[in-house]
Amino acid sequence: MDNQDISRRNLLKGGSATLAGLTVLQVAGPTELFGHTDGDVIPWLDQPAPNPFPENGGNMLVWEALDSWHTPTHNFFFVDHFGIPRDLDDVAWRVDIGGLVARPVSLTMADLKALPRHEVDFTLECSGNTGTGLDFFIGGVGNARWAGTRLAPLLYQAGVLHEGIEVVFWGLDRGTSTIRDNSGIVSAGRTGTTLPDADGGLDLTITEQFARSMSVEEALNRNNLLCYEMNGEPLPREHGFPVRLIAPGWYGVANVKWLTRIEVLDHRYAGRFMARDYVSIREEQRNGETVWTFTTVNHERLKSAPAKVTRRNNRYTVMGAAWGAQIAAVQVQIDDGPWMAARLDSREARRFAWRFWTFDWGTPPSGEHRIRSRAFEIGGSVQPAPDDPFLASRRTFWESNGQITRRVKIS
Ligand SMILES: Nc1nc2c(c(=O)[nH]1)N[C@H]1C(S)=C(S)[C@@H](COP(=O)(O)O)O[C@H]1N2
Ligand SMILES: [Mo]
Repeated sequence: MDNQDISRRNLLKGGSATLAGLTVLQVAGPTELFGHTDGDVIPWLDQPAPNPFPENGGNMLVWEALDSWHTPTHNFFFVDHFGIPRDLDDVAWRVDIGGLVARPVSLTMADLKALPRHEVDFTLECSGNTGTGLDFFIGGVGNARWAGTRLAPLLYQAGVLHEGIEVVFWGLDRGTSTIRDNSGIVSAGRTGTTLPDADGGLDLTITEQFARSMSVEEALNRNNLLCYEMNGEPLPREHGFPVRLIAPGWYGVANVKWLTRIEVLDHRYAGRFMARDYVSIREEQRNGETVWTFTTVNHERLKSAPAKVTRRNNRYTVMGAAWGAQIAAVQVQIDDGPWMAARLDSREARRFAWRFWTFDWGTPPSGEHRIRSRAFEIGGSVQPAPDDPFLASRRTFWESNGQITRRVKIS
């Protein structure tokens, strides 16, 4: 993590990846939001474990350092399954729209930039963020202003044919993966290499391009952007330069970076990131029988998290964020006490962006405390408790939106 800003570096006291062991941190004065953050931040006792996959993701949000509504680009987390492609060239770049369309289109970056420009404030969260068992991964979320041109008019221009039902978005990045194949049968004409495995089946190693898909109807949603700008600057390489899909309201994985090709199919696309990885598996009981369900990671879910506890003149404030849906209210619970209303920040309420909140904790008794938050969306549903039956039925860690508890020590 070599690209943090100054305040963050100070906060981390020389770039140490963990805040454990520190007691009190100084935070710089008022910023864009969390207006009165000029106090001491009390670091959480429960700090994330070191990231075991630094080559696939990093630059995670440090919750205690959260003090601006737009996450500075150089502090925005990234997830790259196959690394950042080399030789990214915006002059030679093209986005092709093909497959089941009447008029295939091939667009240069200049073409895209000549089209009407749109912006969206969108909080992008990795669907693995705060997943059960991923104790290193609690900072896979950030909010940015993304700019580009709308996808829908381009799809209309290309003319999706009647039989087209699925739109696949291809990234330039690719890598190999090994697929377990227990059929024990060598099929003729198969590409890739096959290695017999211990149980007589075959492991198939293939090269696969990063791709995600959605239905034609979902792809035509007017909020989707072919995005070339993040927080007012060209997209940086790690975030998809020169162009990525921004699909507001979808989990991170749908927002394909280094976008080169958009293809319309007459069948559901079942590539790795739709059908093997990023699949939520649940175990359901139906009439006394166990039934397994499989769904691909989809739209973001209602979620909130306590961000930090600050102290000023011996009064304590809990601050946090809520996202994944349009936020109606947030409540906070201290230890096993009652749920109490937090105050939503009035300045920024954007459909796809997080909402900051604060809770006046007064002067709590010294000792260790647990702080939990829950968000309510417009329409009434509430962020699920960790023992919610739907969450508890899940056997994978994707799309974990259960209530988050953090621990803090008041001295
Ligand atoms: N081409 C491509 N796009 C991708 C990925 C990737 O590995 N390759 N990772 C996805 C995942 S899992 C997430 S969470 C988001 C993260 O976006 P960011 O790296 O800009 O924060 O990008 C998505 N888009
Ligand atoms: Mo992700």
